[in-house]
Amino acid sequence: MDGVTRIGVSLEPELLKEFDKLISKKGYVSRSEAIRDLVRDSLAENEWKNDKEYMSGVIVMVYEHEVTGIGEKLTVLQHDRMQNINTSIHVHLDHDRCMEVIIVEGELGQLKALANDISAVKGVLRCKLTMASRSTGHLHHIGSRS
Ligand code: NI
Repeated sequence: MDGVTRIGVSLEPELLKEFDKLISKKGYVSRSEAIRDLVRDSLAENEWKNDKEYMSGVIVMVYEHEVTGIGEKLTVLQHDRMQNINTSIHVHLDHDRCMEVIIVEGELGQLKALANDISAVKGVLRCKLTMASRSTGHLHHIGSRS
């Protein structure tokens, strides 16, 4: 592989044994691949702690449109946070349920708060926030009531 630096990692036998078990369970072809994923996850997790990090993402929600007041609540919520919302797409799933995909951008803390507020609306069955960091491209998922 080009542009890859080899590093040596020392592990206690017990830890290595547990790690190899995990690797085979998850179907990794090599320890290197597993370690790369762990490092990426760890870096991504660290970004999650920075509520000021600027992110782009989507909120996907499924809701029951016949629940009293839900349409208005969701509309007011989105107008209140329009600085974080680029656009939204509405899909009528079946007779009772709608799916809405909202394209969002802003500080992590703002996007998490928006997704939380949406998931708290009565009649929202599922609400999930997926984001990509602007600086690293790492993907993040937050599932609330999913
Ligand atoms: Ni609909």
